[in-house]
Amino acid sequence: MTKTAVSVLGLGSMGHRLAEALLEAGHPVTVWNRSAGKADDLVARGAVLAPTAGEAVAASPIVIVCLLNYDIAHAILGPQAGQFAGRTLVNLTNGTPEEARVTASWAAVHGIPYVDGGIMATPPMIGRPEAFIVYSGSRSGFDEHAATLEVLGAARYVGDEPGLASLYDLALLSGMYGMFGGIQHATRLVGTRRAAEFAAGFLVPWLRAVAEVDPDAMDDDSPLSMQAVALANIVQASRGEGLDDATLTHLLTPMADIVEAGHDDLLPALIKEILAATT
Ligand code: FVH
Repeated sequence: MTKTAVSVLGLGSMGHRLAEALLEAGHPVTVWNRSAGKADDLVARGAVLAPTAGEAVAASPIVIVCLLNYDIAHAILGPQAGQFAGRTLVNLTNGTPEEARVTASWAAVHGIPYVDGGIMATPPMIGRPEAFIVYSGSRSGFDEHAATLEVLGAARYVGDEPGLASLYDLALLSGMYGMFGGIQHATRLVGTRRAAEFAAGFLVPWLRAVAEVDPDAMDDDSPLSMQAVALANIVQASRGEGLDDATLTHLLTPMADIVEAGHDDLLPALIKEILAATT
């Protein structure tokens, strides 16, 4: 069966890997990048290098854009609106929900089906089972090309509001950065000499255990008032080690407020709810 032709604009680390995965899956691929040399190996493997962004847009029914930011995407796509007749624009550039909405409005003015996406993967993960991409915007544009988008990672459509994919993307990244902040603080607390052994032998297994806890096995034996005391101890120990405690102190006041308001069971209830929703 003939695979859908795809154009990829932007061949940075991510765009290059997207194009490569599509080629590997047997799709005809046209590419364009400001620095054309980044296409050399893709061309050697069958991709077509378009001399201009407009020709890349015109070459395929699905146009995937993966550039550094939305301003650059607008500068490149703005003059090409006329090339988009019959094509769907899938923008995988990282941005804010508002930027996605503005881009969707621009696309709507020109009659272009617009799908915004947030890539939840690093370039080497693209095409692997653990990669997923959240999409929002044109439902018909997404449905028409879902099979092609699945090549890149599990395609998760979250709604027709164009900013939703970006919102999910940024929320997921904020969870990741919060976790990184916690990991960094934990390893600093034990000190650089022990950090590697501590991370591999204790921290990673501990975080896995917390993430995989069985909600049915949880009871209310971990009230927030008890955790607030432990948190104060962590802050005190961190200060004793001369560490910045900013990642923790901002939790102290809200925790105390929740306890004072009589919602001592709020955290276990919240964790149960989250875990129940994810199992
Ligand atoms: N790489 C990653 O791990 C993350 C994973 C999640 C999604 N992000 C987002 O993907 C977008 C592209 O990221 P990237 O990693 O490919 O970024 P770079 O390797 O820096 O490539 C940037 C591309 O943008 C082009 N570009 C930059 N400035 C301009 C400009 N003024 N005019 C035209 N094109 C421009 C650049 O072209 P060149 O430098 O090769 O000529 C690359 O094609 C991004 O939104 C991530 O947040 C990646």
